[in-house]
Amino acid sequence: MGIIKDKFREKSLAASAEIKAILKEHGNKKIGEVLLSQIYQGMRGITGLVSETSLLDAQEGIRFRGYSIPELRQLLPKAPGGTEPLPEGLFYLMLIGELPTEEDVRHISETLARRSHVPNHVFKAIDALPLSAHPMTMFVTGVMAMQTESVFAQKYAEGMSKSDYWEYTFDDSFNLIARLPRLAAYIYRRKYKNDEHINPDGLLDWAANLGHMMGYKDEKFKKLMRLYMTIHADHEGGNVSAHTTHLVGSALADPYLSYAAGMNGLAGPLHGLANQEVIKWIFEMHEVLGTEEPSKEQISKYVHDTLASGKVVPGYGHAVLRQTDPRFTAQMEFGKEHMPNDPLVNTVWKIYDVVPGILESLGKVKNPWPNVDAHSGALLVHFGLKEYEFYTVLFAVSRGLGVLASLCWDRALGFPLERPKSVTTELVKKWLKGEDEIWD
Ligand code: HAX
Repeated sequence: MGIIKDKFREKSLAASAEIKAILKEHGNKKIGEVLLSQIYQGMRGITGLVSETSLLDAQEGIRFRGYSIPELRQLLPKAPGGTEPLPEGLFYLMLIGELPTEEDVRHISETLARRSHVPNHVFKAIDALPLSAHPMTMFVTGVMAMQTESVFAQKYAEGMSKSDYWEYTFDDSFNLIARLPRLAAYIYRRKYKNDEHINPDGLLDWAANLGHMMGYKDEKFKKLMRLYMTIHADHEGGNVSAHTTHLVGSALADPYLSYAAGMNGLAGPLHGLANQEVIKWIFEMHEVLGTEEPSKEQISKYVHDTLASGKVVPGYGHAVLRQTDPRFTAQMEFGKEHMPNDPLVNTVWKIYDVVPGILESLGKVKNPWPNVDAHSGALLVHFGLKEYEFYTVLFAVSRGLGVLASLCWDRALGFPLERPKSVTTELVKKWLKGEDEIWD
């Protein structure tokens, strides 16, 4: 771990000095204006955060440290004989800001394998929940139970210097990421596979090991896990899971507590839980229509019925994106290569032909195009993973890479407690009547 920690120290010291100089010279520069509508409507478009690991462009989609998803599928190191990037490489890129060598990635894979032990009390905490509990409830319970292992919390209690915050955040982040596949697989096997568990294989990479411990033997499933864990990792800093992790971390809550908070947000149906909602919605469509291979006309009617009943079409729309999500496209390419004739995957593609036009015709949806969640479930079902309530756990494992790399940067750059200003409608009315001055 020393090599990567040393590189991170070097990079973050340089970045910290650069930011200090920028703020000294330009700290008073105004960046945009805030509209009253933005204050009421989810702060859309207000620039108010720095997140170093990735940047989202409304038209082009996500770039991680400047690299798009198609570029990363080419450039990041792959497992021997593999065709998809290793997510360990993306983690390195987000942390260090440079593409890793194969050696760097191997080093991270081996470190994560070494640190993957999950203490027994974590499994007991999960076992205390009824089997009917949602997998995300089990997952966050497990992460919270693992907080007993936080080096950051322990060092803080002993009294540590501010300059050491990043170092123990870094250690906790690696330890936590290392443990996530074991935790996720435990939940999957407990809930869906008779509580029969599979030991980790220390020779496998992080994502492949997750597939292995869940009980999926197909090499293509391992490839899918590598792609899935890479594309879901980060989506700049303002989305609910990233922002929550950052916010809670800003109070110096340790990485376990901060990440657990963020994953509670991921479990919302307008965010990461949309991946389960998509497949649930398609399975219900099969039942209602009495076919597993609906025509575009049948899908169109079903979409209209969904909207008429006051529900959203899951997997479509986005708060920032205004085009088809490149994470959707990457999964579509995977589907075309590995399962072009799968009926469910084909239904996802037909839905893609039908839904944007219908949402556009409503005249209010700002982005009628599919997001990452519109596609992921169908690829999982192809391999037999039909238990859709589990899907957000997979998203959460991947999201750990991005939000925890970001948290390391937050601590290294000494970002302070986050505390935006809120107002009351009473005050807004006074502003509008000119009875009080608008506070800058
Ligand atoms: N189906 C139906 N209506 C939709 C819609 C959809 N897929 N997407 C947006 N709309 C509606 C909104 O509900 C809103 O309606 P009201 O004015 O009646 O309230 C209107 O269109 C304007 O919304 P918007 O400005 O286009 O979208 P928002 O930024 O407010 O919301 C959401 C973005 C992602 C929450 C939204 O598009 C949505 O609910 N999509 C479906 C759920 C989903 O797929 N979520 C996953 C998003 C990606 C992600 O975070 N993955 O983890």
